[in-house]
Amino acid sequence: MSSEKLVMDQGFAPSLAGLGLTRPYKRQSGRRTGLVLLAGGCLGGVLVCAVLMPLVYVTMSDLQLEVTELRNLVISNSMSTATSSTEDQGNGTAVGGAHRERRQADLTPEFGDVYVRWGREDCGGNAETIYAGVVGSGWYHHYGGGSDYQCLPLEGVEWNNPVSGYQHNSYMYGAEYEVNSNGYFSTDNMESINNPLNYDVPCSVCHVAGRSAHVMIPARLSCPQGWSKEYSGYLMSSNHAHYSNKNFICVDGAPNLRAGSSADLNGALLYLVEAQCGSLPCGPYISGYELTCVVCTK
Ligand SMILES: [Ca+2]
Ligand SMILES: [Ca+2]
Repeated sequence: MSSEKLVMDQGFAPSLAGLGLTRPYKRQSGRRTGLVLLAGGCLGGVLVCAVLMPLVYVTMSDLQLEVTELRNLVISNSMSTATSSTEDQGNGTAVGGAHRERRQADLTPEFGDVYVRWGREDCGGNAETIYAGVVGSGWYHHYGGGSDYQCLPLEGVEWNNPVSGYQHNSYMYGAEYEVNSNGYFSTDNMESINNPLNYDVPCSVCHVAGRSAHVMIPARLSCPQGWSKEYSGYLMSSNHAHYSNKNFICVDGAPNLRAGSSADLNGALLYLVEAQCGSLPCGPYISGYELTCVVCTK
């Protein structure tokens, strides 16, 4: 008799047979073993899953981040390509601020740059006018006070606990064009006025999307390769014989004049700037010539 048979005879087989159950004990044992193995396998699977799932999750997150970064890189490169393909179209040399072409990058609001368009009431079609106003600075013949030109808003002026009268000895005046000739500026935006002398000077502060830098280049009317021209014009500043020193600003070559402001009230003044060659190299610079300027973005 085989050992298997012995188990059947000496184990539970007789009692099982008595209960009407005829399956041998060995098969019951095999099923139990299988169930144990199955349960163990499931438990092991659960443990494996518990260990692997966080790893899988972290890996998936990393992959997602990498995909996002790659997508942003592709978008950035495509914008750069679109920009470089159109920006030179606005790089003309005419005085007066011919605007560059609208770029694909303009539609991306995430970044941009800000510059002042001196002499113009708005920034034109390719830039957002943050606000418009008038040019101001210290009095032209004071020894001290503020020295740089400011663009002061005309709307939404707000005060904080002002006290009437003068107590503080620093002042802001409006600026006038001190250019007694119509031979320099284009009269296109002067509303039939030929001479800007003594008119107040408008300005606008401009935000251009998709750009990250701007530069004002004196003695140029066009921008370097890869840069977009925002406007061009004439370099202007204070009179050398006046006490107040001012900075140089680039005034649009086709400026606006503030309507009805022709009274000679002075205040801060703006004069064309002439080259004086010597230590300024006489090769490119010619004494007595009025200096131009251009504002470029990239
Ligand atoms: Ca004046
Ligand atoms: Ca001159």
